[in-house]
Amino acid sequence: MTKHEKRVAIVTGAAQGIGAAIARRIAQNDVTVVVADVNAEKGAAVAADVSGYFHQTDVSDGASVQSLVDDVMAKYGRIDILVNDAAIVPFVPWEQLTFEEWRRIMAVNVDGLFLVTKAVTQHMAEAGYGRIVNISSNTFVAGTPNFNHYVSSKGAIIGFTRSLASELGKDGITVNSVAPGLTESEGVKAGAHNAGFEYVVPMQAFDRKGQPEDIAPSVAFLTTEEAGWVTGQLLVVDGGHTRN
Ligand code: NAD
Ligand code: 4PL
Repeated sequence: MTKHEKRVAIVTGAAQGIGAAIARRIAQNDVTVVVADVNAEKGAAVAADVSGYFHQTDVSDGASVQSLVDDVMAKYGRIDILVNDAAIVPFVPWEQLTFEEWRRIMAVNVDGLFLVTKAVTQHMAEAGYGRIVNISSNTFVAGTPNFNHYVSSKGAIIGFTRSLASELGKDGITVNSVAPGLTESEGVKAGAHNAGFEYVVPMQAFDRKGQPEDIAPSVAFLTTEEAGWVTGQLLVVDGGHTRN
């Protein structure tokens, strides 16, 4: 087949929340978006919405990730952009945190980041072009309590980004992190973090709850060709809650 004309982006975790907003925003840049998520029903709906493509993927499973990348390469012949958004956002005080729960979060938030990035970079390097954005969290800056494993995983993402950027510049690939603050995603709305707005909003420069649409444009910028002189960076997008 001939190579797809438009740039192709894989957005993991794009079935809902911040990932879905990122998929929608990137699609506005004349990019074909592949939604990669465990949630088939919602993932397919977002993909249809952006005239993109859905591949059911568990980012913590190497075989699942390889099948995603093989499928996208067979269909489009290119992967220009990768946004690593898929993650589990838990709420567990330190006293209740077990090693099993620690491993569960690391398997998705950190191993998943490694597996997807590893499977994609060889194709980007062959093309001599790539844009990778990894979704961290401002909890790494703030030291937010009640999910030590999550905050640790989000710190790992920043180290991964800084180091990989140094190695992939030679291939024309940029690697950056975006750290959102507390954002009213489906996941947050349904869970314990929803109560966090009460203390987070007063610390922000702006007196309202952050929305997925507040995060997406900053991520989208880093996926553009003209962001090519920005790499290895952490962009905090949290309404002024923290200062990095
Ligand atoms: P969410 O829970 O609303 O959505 C997460 C998505 O990831 C879901 O569609 C889910 O199905 C998918 N997912 C989970 N495990 C997966 C796996 N193993 N493989 C593939 N997909 C998987 O989350 P959100 O609030 O939109 O958060 C998205 C990203 O933003 C995460 O990286 C999160 O850590 C980060 N973040 C969120 C907030 C916030 O307050 N919402 C703040 C800072 C950072
Ligand atoms: C400030 O990333 O950044 C709660 C839940 N509070 O997931 C987050 C803040 C949460 C955050 C986050």
